[in-house]
Amino acid sequence: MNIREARVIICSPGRNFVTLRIETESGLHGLGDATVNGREMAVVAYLQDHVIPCLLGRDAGRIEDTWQYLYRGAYWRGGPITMAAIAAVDVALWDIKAKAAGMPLYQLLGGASRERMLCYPHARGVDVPALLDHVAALRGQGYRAIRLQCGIPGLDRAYGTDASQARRGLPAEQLWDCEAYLRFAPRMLRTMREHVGEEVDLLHDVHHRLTPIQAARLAREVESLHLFWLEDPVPAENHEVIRMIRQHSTTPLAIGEVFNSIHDCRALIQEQLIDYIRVTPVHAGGLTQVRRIADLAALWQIRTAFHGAGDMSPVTYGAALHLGRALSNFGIQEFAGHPPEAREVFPRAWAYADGHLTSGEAPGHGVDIDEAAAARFPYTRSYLPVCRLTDGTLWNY
Ligand code: EZ4
Ligand code: CO
Repeated sequence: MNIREARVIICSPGRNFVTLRIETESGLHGLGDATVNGREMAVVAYLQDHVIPCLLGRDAGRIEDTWQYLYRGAYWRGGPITMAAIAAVDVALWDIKAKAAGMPLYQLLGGASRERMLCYPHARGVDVPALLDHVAALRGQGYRAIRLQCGIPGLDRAYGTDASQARRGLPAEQLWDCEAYLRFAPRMLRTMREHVGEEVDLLHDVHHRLTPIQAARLAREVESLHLFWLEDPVPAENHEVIRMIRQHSTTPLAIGEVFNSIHDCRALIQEQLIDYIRVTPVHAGGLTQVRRIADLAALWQIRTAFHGAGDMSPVTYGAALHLGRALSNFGIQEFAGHPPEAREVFPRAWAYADGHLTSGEAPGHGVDIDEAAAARFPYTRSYLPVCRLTDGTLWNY
């Protein structure tokens, strides 16, 4: 089952996606997502110029060996571009192997630990009343876990209050004020808890915006609200910072959406500094590495929460849902949704119903690409916003 062809498909059905399509001599094909939001073409070049020439003629069944070949063989290890490229190859090869076996991918990953995966959508509002309306609408659609992001008085365009974060042209700029946020966020979260009651799981993403002592203060102040989690309170390159936050609060922490190596996760897991690990197949080297991260996390009863913002393509959702279905320590799946055009370009077996996602039973990961539809939505350069403090200092978006 040798690889005959590998191609990169770049399209923008509402937002940019980079997809790798691998085909074997026997005519089976598999898909992998390689999207790195705002830096898409770097992965395209990495795949086209350096990875694809190594794939042609290789045995498509040798997933582990191919992963090691691309990881160790490059000498230069890690980083989002490299690992997204490896991930795309890895997920496409798992897709092919499962199709060759005539099985849905979760069967190859150990079989089902559950039939459906709890998921959470994004509720957003420019202010508290608008956020309450959005939460009510999402409750009406059956969601029982909801992420809350709200506009902050005095600041326009707070993180997560706008459906589309990517910007065409040059990066948009957002203003940020840590103290204004800290005055407002606990009150906002308390109001939400009072309105929805204890049964709904509430999540909140700080998006790396606080200093360590501010994060500790917030985690402590919201402790009695029993959030499902507080996400990315600070940038997590320095693990000792998380240790300090942890000492001050029992609010569960979720971190890891920008991690791309198992080594990025290791200290946070082994020291029990987090409760949910946020890596995704696309940004952390595919299923081959992410299932190892999940297994490591299981030793400390840390559960998975694969990143599922809109820039994770439907292909990554397919991979994540099959892995989530198989893992014993699956926790929750973020489900931000995609623009309607993406549904047209990526026919998929996974589905939403009643607060949960299902993987479907199609062979492979169950997500395909309609290339004619994809061609109708050409790539346009776009960026995530950048963020500045009110005095102009560049901050963490
Ligand atoms: O900013 O996916 O939890 N979700 C997030 C996202 C990230 C984007 C980056 O491309 O933090 O909104
Ligand atoms: Co996040």
